[in-house]
Amino acid sequence: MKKILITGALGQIGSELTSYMRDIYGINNVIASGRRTPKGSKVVEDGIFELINTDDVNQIINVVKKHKVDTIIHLAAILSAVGEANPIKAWEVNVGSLLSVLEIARTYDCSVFTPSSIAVFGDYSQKFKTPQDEVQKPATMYGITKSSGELLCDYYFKRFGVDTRGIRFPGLISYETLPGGGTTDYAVHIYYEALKNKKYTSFIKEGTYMDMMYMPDALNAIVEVMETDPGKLIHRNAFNVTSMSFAPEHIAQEIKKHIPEFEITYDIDPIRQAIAESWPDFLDDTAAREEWGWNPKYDLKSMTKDMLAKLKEKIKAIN
Ligand code: AKB
Repeated sequence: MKKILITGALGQIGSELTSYMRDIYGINNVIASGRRTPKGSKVVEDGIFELINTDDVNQIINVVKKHKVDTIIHLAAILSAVGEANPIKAWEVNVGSLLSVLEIARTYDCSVFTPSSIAVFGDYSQKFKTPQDEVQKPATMYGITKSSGELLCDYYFKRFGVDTRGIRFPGLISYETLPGGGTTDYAVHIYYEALKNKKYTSFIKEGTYMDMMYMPDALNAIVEVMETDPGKLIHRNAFNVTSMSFAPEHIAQEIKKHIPEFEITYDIDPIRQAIAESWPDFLDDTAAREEWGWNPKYDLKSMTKDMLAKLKEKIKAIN
């Protein structure tokens, strides 16, 4: 990876991946892009930033040509809950823009990383220790777009030799930028509310397990999978990865160790609850461990400690 274009760089993953990659690959070798230029954004102000609406293929082509891009990290996407509210838009954004990126990669000889999700799995998939190569049949439009995206990426690799790689991310927890409309978002909001109000009302039911990951492990995973010698990869699109699996009451118990007054209550959102129940409880990520050395650093305990400390500093700096 010498010249990297990141689409959706203002989102939850992009805003942290941009700084992480600028540190590794150099400020002039990472081109962040998004649909707006928010004032005070480090992504926009600390390096190269280009305005790209990924619905417009020519805007992507112009930036790839202008900067002689050799790697596209395609993050622009609509998440699960927003996808259920507007399924057609989710298909257009998630599949349409990926197809444009793959065609550009074929034409201009670029590698492509795009995140997949635990959402590719559905009611017919094994729930516990969900295997790498498992029946998918997702129940949501978001899952359908991610499953189709995996097939498209594999197709472009096999048919045209485009170096495509992907990861099935679980819920990502981070303090820099809020996630935009996913089912696992409760596991981010709970930390903000714990610090602000010492209580949180979860839209996900007690006892609902989902895989999760702290953002530093996710950033490292993207770089690791992209830097792996292609000869070592049996799979490509996309790898199961997980760091931890928990239900809302477990994260609440961990927060209580730092904030003893903290209380969790429940007001279930039937749409997001149904999505969560269709997803795995816990993935088997052996293939990622064996093929490219996936080895997460954070568990629920260390993540909670770090998340609360970082958020406290952030809230203090704002006030
Ligand atoms: C979502 O909840 O939609 C995402 C995901 C698991 O892909 N965080």
